[in-house]
Amino acid sequence: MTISSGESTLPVGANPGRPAGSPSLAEALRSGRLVRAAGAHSALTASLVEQAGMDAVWASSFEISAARCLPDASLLTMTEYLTVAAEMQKCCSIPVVADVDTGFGGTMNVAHMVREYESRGITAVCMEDKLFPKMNSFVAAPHCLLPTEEFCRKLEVAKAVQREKDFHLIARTEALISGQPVTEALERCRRYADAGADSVLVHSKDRTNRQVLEFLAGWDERVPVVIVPTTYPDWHADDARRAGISMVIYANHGLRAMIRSTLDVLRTIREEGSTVPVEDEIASINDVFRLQHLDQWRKVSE
Ligand code: SPV
Ligand code: MG
Repeated sequence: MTISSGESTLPVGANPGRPAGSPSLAEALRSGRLVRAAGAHSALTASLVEQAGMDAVWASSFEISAARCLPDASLLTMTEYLTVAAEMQKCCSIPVVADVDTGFGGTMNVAHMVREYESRGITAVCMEDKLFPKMNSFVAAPHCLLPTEEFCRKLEVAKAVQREKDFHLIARTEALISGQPVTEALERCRRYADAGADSVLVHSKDRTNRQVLEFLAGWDERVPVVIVPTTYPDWHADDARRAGISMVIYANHGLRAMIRSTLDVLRTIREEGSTVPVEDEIASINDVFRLQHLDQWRKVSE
């Protein structure tokens, strides 16, 4: 049973979700405009990413792990990550880009992952070339890379089993994170594009965009380039686009904002003895109702 609610048709028992015809990540990248994504760890935070006007949601392994107070160290299972990403996609009309770490194992795991993610409506995943179990890129720990050939095989398998025409595979190199030179990142990304990756993510923990610019100078533009400028924030999106970047991921800023603001508000309430000082600083109950699509849900019982 479906009911019509204004512009959209609400399937009973589901949130609005990505309407047929809304742009996939592949389409957004084809548009030639810079694609901006922001990290999330739940359906609610993914909705906020959409409300803020971002083009895509980054289902971040760092955020999803942090939401469980766990380190981003391959501790959660594929099913746990997929559950969160699918819940996000159910209530967002922009595409969810799932951070699938190393692909959860070997080539068979990768094939299973692609089939499972596609079956839950996720049409963009980002897989990285570290060894399983991986550690978050910003942790001062050894970051070991999978041999290029082996990672290429994973990419080939991912592309071979995709069913959705527009399924988009981002191949992420951790070469720079592991201390390798830009030439290694370039060589890997060329091989990843040849293996079928639809775009490449060159991750850097440099304090400036120097490494990324060096990468771009040697890149032949065979597929789009994605960045995560967490440690080099001083690069305006327009300048990044002009330099040749196709997609920017603001990977964890929503999470960090939430931690800081929630703590501040709760401390103020405890210290002040009432909620009066924070009432104008926080979202209203009606804001929450809107995020819950309450009006559409109430039409179900009219
Ligand atoms: C994430 O957000 O989970 C990422 C980006 O993979 S990073 O934390 O920079 O590794
Ligand atoms: Mg991650």
